[in-house]
Amino acid sequence: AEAKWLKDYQPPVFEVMDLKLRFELAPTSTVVTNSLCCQLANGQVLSDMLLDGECLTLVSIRLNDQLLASSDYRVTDTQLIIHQATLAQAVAPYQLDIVTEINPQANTALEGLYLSSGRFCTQCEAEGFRKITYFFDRPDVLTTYQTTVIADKAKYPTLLANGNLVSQTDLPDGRHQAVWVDPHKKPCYLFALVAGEFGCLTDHYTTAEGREVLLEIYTEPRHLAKCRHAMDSLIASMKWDEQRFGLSYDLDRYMIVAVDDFNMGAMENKGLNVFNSKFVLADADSATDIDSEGVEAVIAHEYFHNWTGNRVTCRDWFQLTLKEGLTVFRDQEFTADMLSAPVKRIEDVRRLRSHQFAEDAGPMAHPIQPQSYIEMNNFYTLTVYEKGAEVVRLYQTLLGRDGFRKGMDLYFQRHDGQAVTVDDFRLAMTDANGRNLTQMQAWYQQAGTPKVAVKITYQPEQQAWLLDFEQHNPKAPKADPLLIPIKLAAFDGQGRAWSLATCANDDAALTQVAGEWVYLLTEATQTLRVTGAPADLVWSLLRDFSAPVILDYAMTPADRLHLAKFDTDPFNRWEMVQQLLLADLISQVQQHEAHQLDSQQVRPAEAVVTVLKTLLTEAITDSTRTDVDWAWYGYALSLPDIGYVIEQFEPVPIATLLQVYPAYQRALGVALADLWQQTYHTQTAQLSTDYAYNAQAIGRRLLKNRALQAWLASGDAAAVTAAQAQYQRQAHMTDVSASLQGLMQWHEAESEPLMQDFYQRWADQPLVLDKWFAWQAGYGKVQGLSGVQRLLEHPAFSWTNPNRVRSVLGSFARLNLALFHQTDGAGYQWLADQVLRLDAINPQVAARMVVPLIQWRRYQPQQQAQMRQVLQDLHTKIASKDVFEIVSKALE
Ligand code: B3K
Ligand code: ZN
Repeated sequence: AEAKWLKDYQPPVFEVMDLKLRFELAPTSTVVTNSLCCQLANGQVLSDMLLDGECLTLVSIRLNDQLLASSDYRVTDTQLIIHQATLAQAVAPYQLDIVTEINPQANTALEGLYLSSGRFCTQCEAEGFRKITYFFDRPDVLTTYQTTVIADKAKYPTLLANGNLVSQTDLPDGRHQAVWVDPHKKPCYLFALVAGEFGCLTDHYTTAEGREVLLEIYTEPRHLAKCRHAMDSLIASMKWDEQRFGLSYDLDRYMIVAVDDFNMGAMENKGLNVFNSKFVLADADSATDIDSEGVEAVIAHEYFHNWTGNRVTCRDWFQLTLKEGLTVFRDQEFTADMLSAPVKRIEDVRRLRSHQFAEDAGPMAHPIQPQSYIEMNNFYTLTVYEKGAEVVRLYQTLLGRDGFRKGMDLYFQRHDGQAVTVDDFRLAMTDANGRNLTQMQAWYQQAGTPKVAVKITYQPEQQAWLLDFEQHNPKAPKADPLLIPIKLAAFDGQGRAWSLATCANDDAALTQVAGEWVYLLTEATQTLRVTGAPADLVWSLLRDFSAPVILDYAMTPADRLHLAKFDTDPFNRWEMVQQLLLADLISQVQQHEAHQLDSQQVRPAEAVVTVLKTLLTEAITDSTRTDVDWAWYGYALSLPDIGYVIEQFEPVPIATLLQVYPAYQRALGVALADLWQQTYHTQTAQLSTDYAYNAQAIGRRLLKNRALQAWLASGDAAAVTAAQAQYQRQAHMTDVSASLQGLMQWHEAESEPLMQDFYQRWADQPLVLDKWFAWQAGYGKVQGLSGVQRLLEHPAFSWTNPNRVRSVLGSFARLNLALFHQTDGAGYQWLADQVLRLDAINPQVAARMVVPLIQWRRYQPQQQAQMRQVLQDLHTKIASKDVFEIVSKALE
């Protein structure tokens, strides 16, 4: 497998003026006729024409209506090459008519054209169009498409493709055809086709410009009633993008199709989004709050791509973060406006820290603009998406919302209809604001999470505070310093915000953006000196997580408590509580490692108990108030994710951690059992049994269920009864799920009859059944590995459905750490065996499932040796370049 490099980019030789596609659909043999009209691109000279194509059976090629002979071209495993000499004899523009045949039924990789429960659908990004027909499969070749879909009318009553429907006609032999035209030029990765039996929910939207848009959500007919939330989310997204960015929809029709078998979350094909049904279907009965938030966010994300991705697309796949980082940022801002902004920030930072930081510290570390890839699908990563979104957020932090909007406006003004680079985006931000942002470039080029070390001292004689900053990236020690905005504030002994404006300061790096103080780091080391300030200030740094860095700042517990109480930034108040918890956890793990403590003696420190007690008491006292951000309490009262705790160690004392972490959870449950119980009851009392999707209700449920979890961890029998009762009420999936997960984690035996009941009730709902698999794979301990193995043998398990595979393999390696890291190494071996099996069916998903193994270097010698052995073995057996690339990097 050969790597492709950013530095080797060459512009396309041919320009395509138009593409007409005709599909005669049949499960095992679909005939694709591709009529493309092209000519040499400006400034190019004639050479062989290289068209990408894989797994295609070539039937015929015509050039300007002349049938080509086999000597006029050649076919390899990955290309159709039309000889220069053949082209030289023809007159440009070249009209090519290429007929190929494909077998969608055999396509279990779910890339290209495939079948999901008897319905045809496509997935082309990144390089899947080449599995449909021969073409220039690269994002910088844009053209208009006309798609004709022909199929049996009884089996495939609905025929869809991108753009607007121009005709629908019946044909002989029970077939029918639909013709779709997409007037907007697009790269082939945005092509889509769907055919099958669907139900359809319709609605309408009138754009700010007065254009009437037909909105359609297609799904299996029996699930139609679960599409309302998705439709509401779509309408809210359309409105939001007009208000916040002045961007309106540009076709007469916007279609979303839900399919069960899908490799990722969803795909933004022009006018015809294809979705994993997990991100479309949601009602109170079958989806949790988290699921519904996921639907809202992904519907918005794909919709926002219509401008950031489709109207302005990527020049090459190294620019992926141009559309993904930007679109994630946009969907984050949308969700912040729909629900709670601080809570959204907390959720995103938690995810970034527990998963993206790990990626950035491991063998797959790459800059948000990668330099090379073997399999592009491997680079749809947390780094490109989530860190990419953080980098986009930096522009907004630096320029303010208005400045950012100006930059966006200029970006669209300049690049609408083009395929561009991350530099073009930066330049639009630069030029629209008259700011030199050259230093932002480094954020695109460095892998690794930067560290910012801070030392703060006070000089009483001068009444001066000195804040010494030092930035450093362990993954790129020689790299240029980054531009890092540190939002900051200070609070005095009484907890009053100290206005920096009153201090003597002439440091140009300290600026105010939208009322917030921002200190700009541009050098490796830098000192901020603030004079005329009192001695009792406590500094609040990196507020709202103003840059994706690790802040290395040794605060005293007293200062943390002070900010936990007084900080006006809800993010940092949460952060202070989390830091207290994290520091305490780390110290107990260390003591346990040093044999100074056994698991029975693990207890939360006094300061931790105090702060949590205060929060719980507030939550209980204020429980009837409707102006409280309850989800904030839910998150402040949760332990740092174990993934984030693991991040703090090098090497990771996994065996100790897996004893201390649950012991700590239990001790925290016990220490505050009464308050957890009261929080549970007071919040339950405030919640109506009818499900409502809004920040208040979601927050209350989050806090209530967090309290239930902690109370269950305490071992109190009354908690078990409460959880069982909550399950039996079956009010909505959020409650059902929380009670079952809590019971499985802390009282597995008691959960068993309920799990059986759950199966009986939900066996016919694939998305709900995924949960049943995931909880057992993730929390089931009693039966050991054989319990997880039995899930694979369950009649409802399927290797060809990615959601089902993820619910077992993914949950096992992510959540069931005790089994995954069991001392004999059998957990590692088991996962590797399944990856190998899956690789033959769906390499893209297999490549995701292998990731937990690649962090082997971070562990202690015994786990290192076991994991490495398993990887080496896998390396010799693996067939796909997807898994090969990841395993090779891990072993480098
Ligand atoms: N652009 C798609 C992801 C495609 C992944 C290809 N393996 C969904 C999204 O980010 O919106
Ligand atoms: Zn995206």
